[in-house]
Amino acid sequence: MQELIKKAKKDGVKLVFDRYNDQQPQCKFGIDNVCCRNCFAGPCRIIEGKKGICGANADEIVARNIVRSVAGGASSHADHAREIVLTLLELAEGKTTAYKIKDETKLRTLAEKLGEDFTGSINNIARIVAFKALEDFRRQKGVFMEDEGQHPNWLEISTTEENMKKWTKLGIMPINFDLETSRALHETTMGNDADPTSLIKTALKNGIVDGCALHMTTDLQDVLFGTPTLTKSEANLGVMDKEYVNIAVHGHVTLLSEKIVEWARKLDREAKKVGAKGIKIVGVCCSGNEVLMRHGIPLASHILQAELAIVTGALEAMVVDTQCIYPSLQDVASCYHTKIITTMVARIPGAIHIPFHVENADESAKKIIMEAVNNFKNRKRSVLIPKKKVSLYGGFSVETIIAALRALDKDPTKPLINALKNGDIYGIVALVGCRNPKYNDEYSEKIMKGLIKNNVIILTTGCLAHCAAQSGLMLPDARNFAGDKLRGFLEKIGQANGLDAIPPVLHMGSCVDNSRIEKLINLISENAKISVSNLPIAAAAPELMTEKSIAISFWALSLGISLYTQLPINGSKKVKEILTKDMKKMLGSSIIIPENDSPENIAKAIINTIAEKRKKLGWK
Ligand code: SF4
Ligand code: MSK
Repeated sequence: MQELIKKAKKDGVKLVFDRYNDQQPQCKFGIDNVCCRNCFAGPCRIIEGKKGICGANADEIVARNIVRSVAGGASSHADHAREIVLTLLELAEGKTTAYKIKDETKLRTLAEKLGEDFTGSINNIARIVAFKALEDFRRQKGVFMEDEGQHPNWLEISTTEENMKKWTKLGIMPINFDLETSRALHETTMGNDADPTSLIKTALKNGIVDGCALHMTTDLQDVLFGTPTLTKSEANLGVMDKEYVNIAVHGHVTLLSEKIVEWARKLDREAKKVGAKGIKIVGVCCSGNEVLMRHGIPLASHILQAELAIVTGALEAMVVDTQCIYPSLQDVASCYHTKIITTMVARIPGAIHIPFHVENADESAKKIIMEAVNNFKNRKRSVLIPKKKVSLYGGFSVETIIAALRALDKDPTKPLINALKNGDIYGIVALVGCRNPKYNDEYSEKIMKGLIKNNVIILTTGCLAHCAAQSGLMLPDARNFAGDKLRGFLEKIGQANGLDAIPPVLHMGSCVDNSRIEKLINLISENAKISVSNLPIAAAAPELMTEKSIAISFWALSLGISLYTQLPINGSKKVKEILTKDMKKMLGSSIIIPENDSPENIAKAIINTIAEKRKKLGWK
């Protein structure tokens, strides 16, 4: 990475790290989240004891800002879910032939779980399932569909009965995805909800919406594109190849990245005509995680390295869709030959826009690939592709994990539950989310290593999955970073499945696939007959950046999973108190507050949380 940062400097290119420095010092009101711009009597900035012009205090403002962030994140994930559902419906009704159903069994199982006929023609089942999903976007309490329950259908099939009961009792059960995100905006406009407790409940409700949308998306993406299986690949910018037409897929939408992979294969010969050896697709951010999980496509970079993929001078095109797309990509690309191709929600002035819809999916994908191929001859600056690339194992869907465990016992959750009980696995941590320029290189990796050393197994997704892979933590050899007990367990499962060991950090997919983590935890909870909130598990998003990460954090809290993250709540003692003490009483979870935010202390605080849960269970 350092060599590319130097190259950027030489080429006169500003990177995210430079812009971060340019922003220093950052506004303390913003950092503490006590700046309110919810009406135009403001903006109001609160210092101790003072109030905004309307009388809002710091507690209200922090809580209100949090709600808006959670709703922003939840609406992104709900919109992603909607795209997938509508595609499934078009396919079922014969309006598109661009996509096929790859995992028929999963679709039939979903229909069965939703209480629908699962034996008829596959297109009919797809139609029924798509309509059940669409109900979760339009149910209106007490007006329509009263007989069908007043919460999303997808919650019924994706979370535990215990959590459903808790949420109903607390009054945080959502009705429909769009209603909740829109109501959250209403509640937080000037002169509405001023009660921090009530506002945090709205944040939890929207967190539940977020998680539910993630489940819907993962389930239906698996139906359309296949459920991931164990795959071997590589990570780091060294996966690019000077001799090839290099195309990066960046963003989140599988409808696009799947088509790019498909058409790159079909048009490989076109690259040979322009003097390249072929087409190489590499993955950035979550699109990268998606195509890795299903096709073994190498991971080039997480969000902070996306610009560096362009600085190599060897990237013909970066195809982007939605979420986490820096607008700076076009500025950087204008110094090289790289074409930034926007397709969906993320639009950037100066970029080429090739609209991508289900109706024109093949045509657009072909056009995008040919833009890249024809750009191969335009490489103008020197090419520098770092040599370093690291092998990795990915594809750890719940189905992959269960199949691996089945090699040890016909009841696959038994070895996992026993390992948790006897301390071979001291705890499970979902360590997920973004990479943020505020933190040093290797920040999250150090937390991961601190946890593994203490026999904690890590489930990861999103940009931190790229980090773990780049540090070699997704390889069987990484067991050597683990404590003796965990190492033994990793070797036992690995050897039963033809590997030296499974890695101590399991790649479970994109941010959307945090749903896979809940699915695994629910399986453990149901089979061990222990509530999720009592299990020795925790979550962490140590480099929190996007609103989606805040939404996911509130989802974790709603599930009863304690969490470490840098939530912007420093400006309010009351909100902190709600998220620690009150949350424990309400849901059995809380935010984890370490002594300071050094990686060592964060790992220690997470381990202490796990230790408390173990103690309550009587497990050493
Ligand atoms: Fe100021 Fe109240 Fe308006 Fe916020 S809503 S900007 S605190 S007057
Ligand atoms: S892409 S949400 S920067 S993890 Fe899912 Fe990475 Fe965070 Fe975006």
